[in-house]
Amino acid sequence: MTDLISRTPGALADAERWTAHNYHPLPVVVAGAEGAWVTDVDGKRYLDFLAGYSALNFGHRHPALIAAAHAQLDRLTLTSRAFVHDQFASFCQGLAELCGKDLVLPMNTGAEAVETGIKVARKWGYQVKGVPQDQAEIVVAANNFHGRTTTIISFSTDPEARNDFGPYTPGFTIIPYGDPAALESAIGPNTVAVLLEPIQGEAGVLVPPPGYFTTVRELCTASNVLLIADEIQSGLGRTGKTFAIDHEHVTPDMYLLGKALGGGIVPVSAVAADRAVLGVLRPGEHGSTFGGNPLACAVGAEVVKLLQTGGFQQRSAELGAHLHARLGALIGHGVLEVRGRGLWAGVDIDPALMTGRQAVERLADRGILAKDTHGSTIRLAPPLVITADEIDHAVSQLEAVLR
Ligand code: IF1
Repeated sequence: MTDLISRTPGALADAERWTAHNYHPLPVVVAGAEGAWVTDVDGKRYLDFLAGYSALNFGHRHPALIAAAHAQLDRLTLTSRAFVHDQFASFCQGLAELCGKDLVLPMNTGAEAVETGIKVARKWGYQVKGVPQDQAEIVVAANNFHGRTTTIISFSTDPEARNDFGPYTPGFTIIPYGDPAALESAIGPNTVAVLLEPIQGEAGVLVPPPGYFTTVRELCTASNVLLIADEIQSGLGRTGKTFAIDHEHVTPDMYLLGKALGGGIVPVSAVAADRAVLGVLRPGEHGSTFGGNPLACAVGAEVVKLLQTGGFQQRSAELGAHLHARLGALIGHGVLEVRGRGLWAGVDIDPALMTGRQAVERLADRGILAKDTHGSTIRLAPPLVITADEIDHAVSQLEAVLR
């Protein structure tokens, strides 16, 4: 810090004065970042264990991703989809091949990918499955999180996300997560899709029972229902595989991708599916101004390249085992339960000790950035460039907070 007066209070006050209060952020004002580390306006360094809710899987300002962005910034940034551009096909081909699908439809935010998936599933239902017009049903799980648009919060079970935003979009059936029997009884003649997170992130990093997605896949196939995997947070290496659903060797009919697909630089999301599904869309029926823009495609293509080697997935698996071993040792010492896969953990702090918010505030005081979810659960999701020593340091700080 070059002078003794902290810049943080002023920056927080300005944000408080000039912005809508739709978040309650920790009192940390970030000014720089590299890899797994961020620096605040006063020069204090923090180890990032949130990674932008898994939008920063490759770390802050990964050199290859920044280089791809710089190169494209000096060439072409936006054309709209009224024209094609020279980065478009290569990005979509690379992503389609990574997913093992025929086609990709690029959008920007995760919610847009989810909305696209809903619209395509409905249209597929009417045009291919033969569901009566406007009768399409989509099955979703309780405690889901798929974004913040009015249609998506229409099937949320979280009052905070849903209340006062009605009237709500119809056509969704909510079942308990992880319960195959509930899914079987929920599927009807007008069901066009089942939309699920392979691991429920906001719900507290809930991993379904072994075999759940195998059964979901069988039920969807038997009932001619599309299985849509929302891999926006769980995908792209986070859980030790390219996609979290890979842990069960299950192939969904649609992958919904976002967050880390943009490399932590630009919003990039996409729907990947076979022609039999995405082929129902005709020109003019869907799109967005920035979807598939040259800068997004240049960065997205570099992200796909980083994932093609499998190195980040392996890193997440190996270091994730280390993270979970260290966290498991805290059970009975202020921690009630640890859940997750790879470099992704939901940690239930003993509510008798403190709330999740208090835990992350104390972690921030000790130079570790993390975020609480509901109640006394905190989520830990560092960039996949984290080292074993940095994991040890972070868990030691959590241990100290719980003492
Ligand atoms: C916030 C958490 C919340 C997502 C899944 C779609 C989206 C998300 C599985 C929508 C976005 C973000 C949104 C952000 C905080 C974070 C989040 F789950 F990751 F922790 F909110 F629940 N599917 N999750 O996780 O993607 O439109 O945001 O690009 O809204 O506070 P988006």
